[in-house]
Amino acid sequence: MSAMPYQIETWTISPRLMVLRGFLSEAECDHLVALGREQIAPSTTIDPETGEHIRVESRTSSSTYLWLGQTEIVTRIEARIAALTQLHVENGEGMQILNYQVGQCYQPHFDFFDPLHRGSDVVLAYGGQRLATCIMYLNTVEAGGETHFPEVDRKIIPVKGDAILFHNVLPDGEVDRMSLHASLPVLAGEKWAATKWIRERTYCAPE
Ligand code: PD2
Ligand code: ZN
Repeated sequence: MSAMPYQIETWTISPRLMVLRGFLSEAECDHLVALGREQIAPSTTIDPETGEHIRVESRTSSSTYLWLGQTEIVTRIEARIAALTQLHVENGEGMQILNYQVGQCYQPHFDFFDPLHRGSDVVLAYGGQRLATCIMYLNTVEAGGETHFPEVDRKIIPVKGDAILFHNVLPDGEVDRMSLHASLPVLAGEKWAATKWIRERTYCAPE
């Protein structure tokens, strides 16, 4: 079965941000939500000082990680992201499935590991920097839940099947601080999303 073509809109060059209309089919979205629903737990982030996973107030969602190629549909989506980014499937971290209830959000942050933070060396050892991020919207949120890029004041409304791709690193290898982004609070309904972080090299998860 060949995938439906999707439309690429370039939104900003700095940060390098694209919106992908119809990137996932309805069935693909429903499949990822079903996988996520089975195993979600309160989200963590990576402690910039130690590199360990910790719970923080700035990220109130629930989430879980899938394995690379966990199902045939996951494999198909990972191949689509690799074709788009021209980065190997193996450079991808396992897909993260996210759920935000009313009021839940993810405050402005960078997805790259900040070279200024001590803990970054630990996480950089598993495949290098996070070059790019693909966020896929798995449902249409009733109100709120937009992904916000405050440096350029752009908001992406979560619509089922749409996705965004943005680069966290500039062509010269420096981190791009214009890529600051957030998930605004959900105001009504709930939000399901999937995030794929893509590294410089083959990602090997810590034990
Ligand atoms: O769910 C989002 O819109 C979102 C926003 C910012 C997800 C992430 N960051 C992330 O998973 O890094
Ligand atoms: Zn993020």
